[in-house]
Amino acid sequence: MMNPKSSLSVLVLDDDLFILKTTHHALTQLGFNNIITAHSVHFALEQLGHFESIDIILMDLNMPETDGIEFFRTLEIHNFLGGIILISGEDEQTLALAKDLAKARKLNIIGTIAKPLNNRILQTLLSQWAQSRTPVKEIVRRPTIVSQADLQSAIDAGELEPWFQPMIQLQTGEVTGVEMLARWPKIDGYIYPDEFIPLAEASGLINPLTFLLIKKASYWLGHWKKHGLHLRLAINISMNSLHDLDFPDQFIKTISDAGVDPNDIPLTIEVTESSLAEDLSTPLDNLLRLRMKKIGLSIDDFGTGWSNLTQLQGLPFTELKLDLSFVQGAATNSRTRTILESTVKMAKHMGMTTVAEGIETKEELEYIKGLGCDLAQGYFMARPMPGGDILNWTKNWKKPE
Ligand code: G
Ligand code: G
Ligand code: MN
Repeated sequence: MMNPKSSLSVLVLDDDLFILKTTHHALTQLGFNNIITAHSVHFALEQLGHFESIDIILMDLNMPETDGIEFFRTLEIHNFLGGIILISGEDEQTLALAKDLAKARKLNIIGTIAKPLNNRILQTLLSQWAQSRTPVKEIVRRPTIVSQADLQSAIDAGELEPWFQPMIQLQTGEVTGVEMLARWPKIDGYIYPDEFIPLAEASGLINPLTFLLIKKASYWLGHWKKHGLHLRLAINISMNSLHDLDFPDQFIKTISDAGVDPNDIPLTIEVTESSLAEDLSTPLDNLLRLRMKKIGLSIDDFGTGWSNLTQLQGLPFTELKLDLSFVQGAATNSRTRTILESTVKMAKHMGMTTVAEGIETKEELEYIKGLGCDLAQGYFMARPMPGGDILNWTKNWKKPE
């Protein structure tokens, strides 16, 4: 079998030529053969022109000509989507701060390594990355202008695809479910939901879109089950759908036509928290009717929009999904930690399941496990992927120790 690492390209950036040489050597030993070394940002840019073909950058934080922090800005401008490993002689706190800065620029920090470079740590970081990553070419986002007619014909032709992001049970480390996320495949890449869900909502296409994806997802649920993998499915439902009194019946008919029995395959509907601030009489009716049909109800992006906690008393939710900004802010903000900890406690007292989303590092995973959260989802485990990749990913999934 081909070593999956060998197809990844790595850029090593360090002003210290000795480090460049030893890092190159270490990477070669780990099975990488597409390695570019550069002693300055200027030189790297001159050689490459851009960073599109690079999967991983290993970089020194402190370089005389352009420092690492400045380089983050360059990477942001170039919309760099690969992973970054920081190597530095700086203290741990500086490294942690640099990591936060990079995150604020939407860069993906795989981890940090102190100098002198430790090969074993490097290997661990790289294999975690290789396991969870989506190749750069697949995640390139192309801003697209989508028209209502295009979207309509894509739905009619069944072109939209459900992708799935795994969720793990924190206590056992097992994969127990997936969240379905819409993707629109095009010849030159994928269109992402932010670019067509609002249009679907505005043009009355959201229900046909949702039902198409559910039909396609049911095929995968059956396929996984045949291979011994029993997964629950989380489905994002727009508030527009919940304002429509016909929605629950249509939803139940769609799943039963597709052969999905919620007593056998648990289904959860995710509704975003911010939308719950609106007039709730019709949605509440609908949510209750779905709940009576044994559909789980989850509040998505919890912590982002809604101040009136007492409303929780009256809503039939079974699950609370902590927004990723909370989870990711916890490392640096003690108030965020306090809110997070009390929210998990509150949810438990109310008998709700808690899911932490946006887990990107082992530290975040351990932290939320310690809080007593039930489930976790995030790039640290896996990015969203096509249905055909789930079995293989699950087979290779190593439970965190
Ligand atoms: O990975 P991602 O870019 O897939 O998703 C972006 C947002 O789009 C998420 O917040 C998610 O709630 C929303 N989304 C993804 N798929 C669907 C869908 O099928 N229906 C609805 N209503 N929202 C979706
Ligand atoms: O529906 P919801 O808003 O929960 O959709 C999840 C969104 O978050 C999707 O766009 C998904 O691609 C994204 N996502 C999932 N895991 C992570 C993660 O670990 N980090 C970040 N930044 N985004 C994530
Ligand atoms: Mn969601």
